[in-house]
Amino acid sequence: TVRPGTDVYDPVTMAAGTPHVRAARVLEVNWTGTSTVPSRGLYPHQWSWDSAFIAIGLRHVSPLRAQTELETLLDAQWADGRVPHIVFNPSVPLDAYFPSPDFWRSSTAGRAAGAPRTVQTSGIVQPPVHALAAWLVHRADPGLSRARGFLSRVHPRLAAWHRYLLHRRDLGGGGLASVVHPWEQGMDNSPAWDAPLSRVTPAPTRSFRRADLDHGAPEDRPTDLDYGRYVRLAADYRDRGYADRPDEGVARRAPVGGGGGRRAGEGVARRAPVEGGFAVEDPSFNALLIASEHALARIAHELGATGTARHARAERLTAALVDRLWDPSEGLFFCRDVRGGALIPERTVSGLIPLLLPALPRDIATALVRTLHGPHFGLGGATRLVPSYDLLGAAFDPHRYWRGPAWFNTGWLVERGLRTHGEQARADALRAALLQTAEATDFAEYADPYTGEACGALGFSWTAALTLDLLH
Ligand code: 9WN
Repeated sequence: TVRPGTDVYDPVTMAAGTPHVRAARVLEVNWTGTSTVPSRGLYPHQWSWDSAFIAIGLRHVSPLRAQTELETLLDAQWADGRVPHIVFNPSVPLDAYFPSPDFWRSSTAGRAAGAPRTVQTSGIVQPPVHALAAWLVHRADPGLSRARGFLSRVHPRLAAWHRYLLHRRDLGGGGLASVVHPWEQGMDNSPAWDAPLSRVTPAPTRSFRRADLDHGAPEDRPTDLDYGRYVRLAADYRDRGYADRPDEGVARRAPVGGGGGRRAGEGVARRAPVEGGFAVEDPSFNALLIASEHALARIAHELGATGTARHARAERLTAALVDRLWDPSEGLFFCRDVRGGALIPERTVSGLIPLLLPALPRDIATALVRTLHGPHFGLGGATRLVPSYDLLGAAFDPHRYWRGPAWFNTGWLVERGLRTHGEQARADALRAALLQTAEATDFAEYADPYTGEACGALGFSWTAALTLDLLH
């Protein structure tokens, strides 16, 4: 057996047992006592959307751990409502992951936005899968959830999180949330970012050290040029106090020590620029927000409120998603470059994720299913998995991270979408391929969409967690 807390992935021990046992063991090994790391080597802290997917699988093994996973993340929420994309583990050496806490400086640079004082975090966000996860975790063991007051504790935090996204992040003015960094959307080097990122001056390569290359093959990871731009964007955001809008400008350098308790908008000394930078409305990010709005309505209902207003808001958001990001001639949703003002003509898996939404107009769901099985994504033809990017696209690369490989979280979301829209046979085929590939690759981070070959880290938590969910 593998002892909890063992910090290396051992393929020999991990290979024994049923798929359920093996997947549960990955989550056991990656459990820190209060949350689960995405992978022991490459990602040794807590990541936001990883924790949501992990909780969705963990609920089948330990509803208590699944609740704790989400509670630990929400304990690091900022006063302005944002849920940070990384919560740092203070016992992990600074050089184990870049960018580390001394880059983000949340407790000083993020003070005006209400960063917590007791824990170090990043200052950007990730997709809002959390309310959906909280609802599914509650449903796995409602008795335990009620006894612990789980929903009543997470509900106000999730509501503040959505409020942040819907108000502070409506940078395009059309009702959708924008991401201000590729890491926020979760598909770091998607070709959809190439055009908006080309306007960003990269930080010099020598100004940072890429700890990811200690664990991942360079040809499977983003390039140095991409990293230079990620660093520049994050450093600029940090240097304006993580302010999102001009009326939230804050002192460029928050004083170290003293002060305390200021919230966004207080102590205005400098205005945040609205031009330049990176701001994108992404279909997957917003579809997950909508799914989570519906989940939050159910949570509110469970707690004695009606939830009607929230369902209505989710429907308005769905209309905005269609209005702003749907391209009927392509049968796909696209990202909108808020600074440039136009849709970004790259076909990515993000454009398929709105299939998750039950209230999507019937003709749009039908067109998405057609696109998924057509030449650009090849499901059921050229591939058995869902590639992250257009198989025929100029930037396609079957191994380079989000520029082609198939990922398990997006595959799981598409599988749910197919089932939601009555495509049971297609959903069954995708489920079988996901399970087979997850097991054969020792729960790899991602896979070559043609061959199923493992890429990135092994023993990856959301792959194991979503395997558990598909097995139930
Ligand atoms: C940056 C943790 C995260 C995932 C992202 C994935 C990758 C980080 C990185 O790993 O991003 O946040 O260092 O590459 O792209 O989706 O949440 O698993």
